[in-house]
Amino acid sequence: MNRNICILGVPMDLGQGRRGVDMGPSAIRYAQVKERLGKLGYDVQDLGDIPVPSIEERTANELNLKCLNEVVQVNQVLAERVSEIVGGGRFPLVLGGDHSIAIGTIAGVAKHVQRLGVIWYDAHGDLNTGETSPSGNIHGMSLAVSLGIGHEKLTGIGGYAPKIRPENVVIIGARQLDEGEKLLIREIGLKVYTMHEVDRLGMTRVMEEAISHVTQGTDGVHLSLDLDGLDPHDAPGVGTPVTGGLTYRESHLAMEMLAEAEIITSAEFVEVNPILDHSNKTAKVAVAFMGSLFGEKLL
Ligand code: 4U7
Ligand code: MN
Ligand code: MN
Ligand code: MN
Repeated sequence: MNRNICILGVPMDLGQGRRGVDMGPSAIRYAQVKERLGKLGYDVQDLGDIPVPSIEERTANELNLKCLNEVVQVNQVLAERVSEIVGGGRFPLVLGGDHSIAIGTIAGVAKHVQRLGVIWYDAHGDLNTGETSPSGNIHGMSLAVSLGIGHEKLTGIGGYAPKIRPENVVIIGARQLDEGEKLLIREIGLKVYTMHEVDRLGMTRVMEEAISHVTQGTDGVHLSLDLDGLDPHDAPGVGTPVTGGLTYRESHLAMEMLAEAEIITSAEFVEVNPILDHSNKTAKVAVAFMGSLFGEKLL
C-alpha cells in the first residue's frame, strides 16, 4: 500500500435531493480519520474541501439531469485535484458528498492508470442515464457516466471517455435496480454480486471472486464505497437507505480482504448524511472501514 495519503473532501449535495450530505466530509473528519490512519504509520495530508456551489445558486435546466452544470463544474475541478494527487505519487482518499463525485474521482485517477478496475460497493447500480432515471438525480448515474454512458457533458469530464471498461468493474451489495439499469447490466455484461450472491456464497467467496475479477488485466483498482451498501441498521445516515443490506461485519471483512490483497490504489467513501444519522454513527463506521482498508488489525 502507498504510505502517503491525501484526504480530499467534496461537500457535494447537488447530485441528489436531500439536505445534509454536504456535511459528510466534516462528519468523517470529526470521526478522526486523519488520526486513525496516522496511527497506522501513514503520512496523511488533509487538503481540505473543494468548493461546491450551494443548492440556492443552482441554475435551472430542462433535462432529467438535476443541477447538471454545477455537477459538471465540481467534478471537473475534482478530477484535476485527484489527478494532481495521483501524479504526485500519493493515494487519493476522497470524502463525499453524494455519489455523483465518483465521476470526478475516477476521471482523475484513470488519467494515470492504463486500465482501472473498480469495486462499486452499493445498494444501487448507479447505472441510470437521463433517459432511464426515475429521479433525475445524477448520483444514480455516476457508474454509467464513468463507463462512457450518458450525457456528454458528464462523460467528457476530464477531457476523455470512457474512463473504465465494463469487464473491469464489479458491483457488490446491489438490491435496488431500476429497469433501465437491469437492461444495461445485461447488455454490457457487468459483474454484479447482488445480496442474493452474498447470502448464497458468503462474503469471503464474493470478495475472493471480486478481487480476482478486478485485478485481471488492470493496473490499479479504485474502491467506490457508498455507505448505503450497508444495511440501514448499521449505517442509518444515508439519503437512500434500502433494507436487507450488507452488515457491518461483512463489510469489515471485505475491507480486511482488500487490505490483505493490497490491490486498492484509490478510494472514496460517499453518501454519509449527518442530518439523517444517529450520533455520527455512519461516519464512524466509514472511518472504521478506512482503518481496515489501510491494514488496521486487532492483534
Ligand atoms: B446512490 C435511484 F430510483 N436508482 O436513480 C435513482 F432508486 O449513489 C436511486 O447509489 C439512486 O445512493 C441512488 O434515483 C444513488 C432510485
Ligand atoms: Mn451510489
Ligand atoms: Mn446507493
Ligand atoms: Mn444514496
